[in-house]
Amino acid sequence: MALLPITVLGSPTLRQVTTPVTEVTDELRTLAADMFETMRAADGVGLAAPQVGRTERLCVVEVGDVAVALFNPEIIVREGKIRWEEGCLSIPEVFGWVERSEYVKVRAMGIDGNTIEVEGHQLLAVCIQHELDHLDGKLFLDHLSFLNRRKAMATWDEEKNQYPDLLRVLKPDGKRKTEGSHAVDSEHHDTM
Ligand code: K1U
Ligand code: ZN
Repeated sequence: MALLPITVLGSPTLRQVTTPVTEVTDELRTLAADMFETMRAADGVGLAAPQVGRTERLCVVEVGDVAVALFNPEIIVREGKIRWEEGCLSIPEVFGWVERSEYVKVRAMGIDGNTIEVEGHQLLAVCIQHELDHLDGKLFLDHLSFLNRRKAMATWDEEKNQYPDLLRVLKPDGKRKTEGSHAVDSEHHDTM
């Protein structure tokens, strides 16, 4: 398995609409496993293919005891409303309140190619909606009011310099490299 670099805001892949998967191949199973590993290393609860520079309609979600890869997911039931302060692994340190459905049921192709249905409330429902947005090139920023989006973008303007290559490279222990995509070995880092 491998940790994948995460694309950050400004990367064109985050704005692309993904392409449906026709068959769950071994290569896509490996991609899903790598996405789980990357999501966990980043302390996330979800990750979508565009966040690792891929165009397939695939995301992974892990909330509580639900850990699932979803190929070609579609929401078939939604109920209620909830407001959640969201972040995004592709926009580190930026947060904003978003209104979502409180409950969703999603139908997708699972890791073995069979049709699966997953349902969830609260965080799981929010996470599923956030990930499905990624598959349509949408970000939580797009749901914010004009003022809140401006605030979020002001925060991002402070943060984005850490990612000159528009990539966020993770360390295996879950701590991100503060110098963006450039390798840093803290044990051999000169101090002044
Ligand atoms: O797609 C991503 O950027 C991952 C993102 C998904 C998300 C889920 C729910 C609300 C907002 C965004 C994250 O995983 S951010 C991490 C996070 O929200 C979280 C982490 C641990 C516990 C609870 C939430
Ligand atoms: Zn996100």
